[in-house]
Amino acid sequence: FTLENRLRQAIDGGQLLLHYQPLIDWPRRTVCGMEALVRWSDPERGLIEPGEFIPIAEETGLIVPVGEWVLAEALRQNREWQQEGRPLLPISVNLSPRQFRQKDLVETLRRILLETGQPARLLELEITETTLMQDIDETRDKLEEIAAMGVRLAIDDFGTGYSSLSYLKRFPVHKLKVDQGFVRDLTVDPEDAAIVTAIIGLARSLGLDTLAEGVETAEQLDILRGLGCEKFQGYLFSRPLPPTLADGIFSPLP
Ligand code: G
Ligand code: G
Ligand code: MN
Ligand code: NA
Repeated sequence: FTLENRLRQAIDGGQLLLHYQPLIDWPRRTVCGMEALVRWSDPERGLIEPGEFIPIAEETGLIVPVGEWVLAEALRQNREWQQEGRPLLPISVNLSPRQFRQKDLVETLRRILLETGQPARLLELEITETTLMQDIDETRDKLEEIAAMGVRLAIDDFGTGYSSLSYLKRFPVHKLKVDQGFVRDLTVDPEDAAIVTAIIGLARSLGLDTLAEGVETAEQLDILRGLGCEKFQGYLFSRPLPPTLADGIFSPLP
């Protein structure tokens, strides 16, 4: 069997699952959202990371059914958490380039929100900078439609692509997620600190939220806070966890 065939069976056979990683609002010491990250539980190979199968799914088009499953499952899980009395939090879902370009994306989003009974404002879509900077006119129309529904938009891996700042201004996005590549060597590379400072300043002047990804150490956190960053995500706070372990994630930080 090719990986493609096995992935096809995995979708139908219920072998995909989601892990969740909290987004942290540091000044308030709270969790301010959850990012859903897909995994594949293969009966023979165990848990397969998305890095191994998302690129193949993207190439073959299987990302479309995978992505629809991810959206529906993330919203279903969020509703379950709400019914258990957890705080109302938005759930963040990654959209691949091919998913974003789907003609019927907006209809699909509408349908899944309706089916899961979730308000649009509790869904945040993460789209990479590189995806957004292709086909600017089409991108802007689509973002306008999605934002008009009330769905929030975050630019993922920000700083790794080539954003035109004038387009950035005209896109109805809410958040920039600073790529973890800039956070990794922050303690030793002053140029990374300069880049993060620039991104935070840019976001602030455009009225956007920023979140720093891949925060692993207290030292990185201190530097980022010093640069004016208030929202974080990374192993320092929590790894992506299966929903059954997400209990502890919701509690306020010490
Ligand atoms: O969870 P992990 O760090 O291994 O994810 C690796 C990559 O896979 C990241 O770039 C992440 O954005 C991507 N990814 C994880 N889950 C999804 C998903 O549901 N859809 C898409 N398109 N990409 C995902
Ligand atoms: O491309 P995107 O930002 O969606 O990818 C998120 C990926 O980053 C997930 O696969 C997640 O497992 C991973 N990740 C989350 N926090 C950390 C971290 O602190 N360090 C590292 N190295 N990876 C992280
Ligand atoms: Mn992401
Ligand atoms: Na990212």
